[in-house]
Formats: sequence, structure tokens, C-alpha cells
Amino acid sequence: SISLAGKTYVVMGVANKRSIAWGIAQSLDQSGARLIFTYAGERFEKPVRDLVATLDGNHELILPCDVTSDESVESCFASIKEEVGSIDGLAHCIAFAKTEELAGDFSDTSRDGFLLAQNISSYSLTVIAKHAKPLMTEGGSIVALTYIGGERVMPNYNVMGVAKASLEMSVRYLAADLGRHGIRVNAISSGPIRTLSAKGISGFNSILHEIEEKAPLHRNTTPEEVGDTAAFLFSDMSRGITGETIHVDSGYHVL
Ligand code: 0WD
Repeated sequence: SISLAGKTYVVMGVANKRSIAWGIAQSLDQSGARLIFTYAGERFEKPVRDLVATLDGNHELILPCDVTSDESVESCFASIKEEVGSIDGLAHCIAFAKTEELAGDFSDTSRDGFLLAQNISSYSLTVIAKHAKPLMTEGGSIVALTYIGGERVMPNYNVMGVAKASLEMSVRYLAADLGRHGIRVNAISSGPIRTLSAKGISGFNSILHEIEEKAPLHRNTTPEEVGDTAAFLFSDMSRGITGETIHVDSGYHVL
């Protein structure tokens, strides 16, 4: 694996061992990086701490960060600054939409549901980048997770597809802004993976089945595959890449 020894990365969005963020954490841990974890709310603290204890490295900094609150994001990054000084990158693995908006007609999307999805799943990247930027004193790499439903209409992805389109465009604008500070910003468009969030998407099993049938590699994406691509995007091997969306989806996007 790629060596990231001596580097420090923030991993945001571990909910449980199925989380894509956890796949990323495992890859980075194996690369020798130091990791800082953030979780959404109190109920995630214990599970995240228990999981982190199973990694090889000693990653003791585990902080709350609710991305819907400017104060929470600000105090999270203030704590990170106090504890470690600088960071080399950040993985944004955060999304949310109301379950009732992930089924049925898109035209029935409520104003509240639309804004909630944009707030947590898209705007969060910008506010996080704003607070992480001063900590990336030696340059850095920001990685966000997206899905093909942000590029084309996928059944039931609805309001989240619009949020992902907004997230992907935010990646490009942030890349343009932060490049002069040596900070790269990219997205990984992951194939569908059975996680807590995926449970909310109506008809998810048939999507997994379709990938096995039709995708060039005829198998589903694993969190480890996404994790290894994130490690590449955090490493110097990807130093010429910014503003990009890399598909880690068994090639499904070419169809
Ligand atoms: O098929 C999939 N699972 C795919 C997921 C395919 C392609 C992309 N993705 C994306 C998701 O949209 C998301 O951006 O990957 C990212 C990670 O999602 P995941 O690993 O599928 O889902 P999960 O394990 O549920 O983690 C998402 C986490 C939350 O868990 P909860 O149970 O709270 O929804 O997002 C975090 C939280 O940890 N989150 C928040 N974090 C901070 N502040 C907030 C918040 N307000 N809300 C949710």
C-alpha cells in the first residue's frame, strides 16, 4: 500500500463498521497515517471509539462535529488545531436525506427536505473546507464521496441526486479556490454499497443486482476499494489531480 507515514488526516462520517468512511480509515491506517475521527452526534461516540480501538495505529483524537452547526464545525477544527497543529487532508463521508424523499416522485420533494439534503450533504463540504484550510499549512487533499445519481437520474435517489450534483460542483469551485494554497479537492463516485445510509434508498437490492449483471467488472464495489482510492488521492502520487471525480464503481458509469 501507499505510505502516508507522518501524515495526519481527518475522517468524517464513520457511523459503523459498514460505513465507507470506515473503509477509508482502514486503508489510511494501513498506510501508517495518523487519523482524527469526527462523529455526528453523541449516539455515535461509543461505537466510533470502539471501532477506532481495533485499528493498528493509535488514533486518540475523536471529536463531535455536527455539520449543520457552524459553531460545531468551528469548535471541532479549533480542537484539532490545538491538539495537532496542522493536517494533511480530510475525508468528507457525510450525507443525509429524509427517507420519504428517497422514494416516489421527485416532484413531491418538500422544501424542507430539499434544503436539509443540500445542507448536510453538500454545503457541509464548503464550511468544512473553510475551517480546514488554515490547518493545511503544507498544502493538503480533501476527498468527498458522491454517487452517479448526481450525474444521471437513478431510481429513487431523487433529492440526494440533486444534492450530489451540487456537491460535485462544489468540489470544482473549491479546487479552483484552494489550489493556490496547495490544497487539492476531489470526489470519489462510489458504486452502491450496503451501509446504514443505503438502507434508506428504496429498491437498493435491485441496484446492487444490476451492477453485478451489467457493470464491466461484474461485481459490486467494496469500501476497501474506495479506501485505497482515497489513500491514492491523499498521497503525492495524485499530486497533479484536482477538481476531479473518480468513479470507483466497477466501471458502471461507462454504460
Ligand atoms: O451506496 C452507498 N452507500 C454510497 C454512499 C454510494 C456512493 C456514495 N455514498 C456516499 C454517501 O452519500 C455519503 O456521502 O458516501 C458517504 C458515506 O455514506 P455511507 O458510508 O453510505 O453511510 P453511513 O455509514 O450511514 O454514514 C453516513 C454518515 C452518518 O451516519 P448517520 O447514521 O448519522 O446518517 O453521515 C454522517 C453520519 O455519521 N452524518 C453527519 N455528520 C455530521 N453532521 C450528519 C451531520 N449533521 N448527518 C449525517
